[in-house]
Amino acid sequence: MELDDITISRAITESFLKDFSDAMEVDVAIVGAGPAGMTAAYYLAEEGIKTVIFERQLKVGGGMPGGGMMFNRIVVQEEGKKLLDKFGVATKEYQKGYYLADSLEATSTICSNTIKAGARIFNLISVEDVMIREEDRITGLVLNWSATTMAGLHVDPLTIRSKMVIDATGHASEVCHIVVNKIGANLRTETGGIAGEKPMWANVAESLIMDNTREVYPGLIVAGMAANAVYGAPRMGPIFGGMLLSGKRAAELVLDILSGK
Ligand code: 48F
Repeated sequence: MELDDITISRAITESFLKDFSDAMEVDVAIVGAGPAGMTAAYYLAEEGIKTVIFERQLKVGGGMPGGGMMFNRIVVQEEGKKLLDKFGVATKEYQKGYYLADSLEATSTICSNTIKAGARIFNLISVEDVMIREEDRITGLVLNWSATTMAGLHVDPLTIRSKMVIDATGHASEVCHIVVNKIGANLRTETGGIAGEKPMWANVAESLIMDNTREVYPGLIVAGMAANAVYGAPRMGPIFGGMLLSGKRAAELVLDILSGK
C-alpha cells in the first residue's frame, strides 16, 4: 500500500477534534493526570460516567514515574497494594506491610486501565481558570495549550462544561488556588483559604488524606496531594497508596453527588 502523508495528518486532526468537541460537555472534568487523577477517572469511567482529564505535561503520571529522587520505584502499603493488584501492577513485598512497584509499570498500567475504562486524557493542555455559574457552583474549566503559556503567547482560552470538577493537581492545588484568587477565601476549609502542606510525615499524611478528600467548594472535589495541601496536612514522599485511595474516594464522592445522595 502506498502511504499518503495527508491522509495520516487528516486521520489525526479529524479524530482529535471530534474527541475534543465531545469533551466540551462532560459529567466530570479532572485536572491533572497524576496517580490520584487517573485513579479517580478510572473508577468514574467504570461506572459509565463521562470523564475527561486535562494534563499540562507531555507525559502522564505526575510525580509517579520519577519514583523517589529518580530511583524509579514506588512504595505502597497493604491498602494501596490492593488497588495496584486491581490495576494489574506487579508488587513485591520488601518488608511486612511495605510493597515495592516499578514506577513506570505503575504509571503506564494505571493510565492504560483508565483509558480502556472509557475516560479520555488530553495531555499538553493546562487549566487556567474555572467557570462559575448557578449560585457560585463550579460548572466547568477554562483551557489553553500548555505551549502557549511556555511561549508567553497572548492567546485566549477555550471552555468546557462539567457537572463536577476534581482538583488533582498535586502539591500546587491549582484549581483551589484559582478559586481563592478569583472569588476570595470561600473554600470549605477552616479559614476559607488554603492551609498549605506541612513537612514530610508519611504516616500522618497517608492517614489524613482520605478525610481531606472532600467537596471543597460546590462542584469541586479536591484529591491526592492537593487535598493534603489545601487542608494543611503533611506531604508523604514516594509512598503512593494514599494517592490511589484518595482518587478512588474522590470518585465515590462524585458518584454520591451525581446521584443526589
Ligand atoms: O503531582 P501529581 O502526581 O499529583 P497526585 O496525583 O500525586 C502526588 C504524588 O505524585 C507525589 C506525592 C506522593 O506521595 O506527594 O507528589 O496528587 O500529579 C498532578 C498532575 O497535575 C498536573 C501536573 O502536570 C501533574 O501531572 N497539573 C498541575 N496543574 C495543572 C495540571 C493545570 N493547571 N492544568 C493541567 N494539569
